[in-house]
Amino acid sequence: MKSHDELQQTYLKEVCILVNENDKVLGSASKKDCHLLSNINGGMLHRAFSVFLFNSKNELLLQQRSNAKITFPGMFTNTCCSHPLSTKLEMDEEKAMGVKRAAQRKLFHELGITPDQIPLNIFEYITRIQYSALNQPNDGIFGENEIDYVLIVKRDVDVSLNYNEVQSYRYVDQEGMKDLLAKAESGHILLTPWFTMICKEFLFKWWANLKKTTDFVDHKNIHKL
Ligand code: DMA
Ligand code: MN
Repeated sequence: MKSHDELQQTYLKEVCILVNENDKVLGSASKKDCHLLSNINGGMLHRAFSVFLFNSKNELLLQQRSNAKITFPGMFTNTCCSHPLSTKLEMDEEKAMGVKRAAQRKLFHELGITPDQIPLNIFEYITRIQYSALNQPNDGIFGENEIDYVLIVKRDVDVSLNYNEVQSYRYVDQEGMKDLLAKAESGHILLTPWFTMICKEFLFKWWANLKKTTDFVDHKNIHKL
């Protein structure tokens, strides 16, 4: 079996935040342990975030994950996803500042978007989603089981790819997104499971009302997809 990318393997040592189904912190575990199906099947759940960045033309920034990623390689997905780490700063729950800090960190790491372009106060925490998925292609080893904070950002940014993380990016309008969903349905491209679920359930409602995203803020419920 081909061994995984060395750099991506080092990230498996990152320490993520374990939560229960109400998003109460239970402790911490390595990124590797959080994503092992053997743990997920035992109920292990961790905290994550998903950024949806729109430019001033109301286009959504999508990325295609690199082939080096251990989970969901090569798949198209929303702007940026990752995990807040088990540190004081990234566990800060006040105004979801912890996940916003993590999002700022990873937007720079994956897409080269510098923090000065995306100050923490422009991240809009919309709601939380809980979902699980098997890795694709299914390796029988890894999967996802997360409470995912959805963050919307409206900003024109300069992108400079980290090719170990991301192989390509593009902006799409709503029609372009519908085309991609159709292409994914017919097997011509691959979209990540969480992005597909969020698209079907929420994305177009938010997109049609980007000037009033506050209408969609729900910090009480955790939506199970
Ligand atoms: C994990 O994203 C988070 C979600 C919402 C699926 P990821 O696999 O891109 O994380 P990382 O970039 O840290 O490997
Ligand atoms: Mn995860």
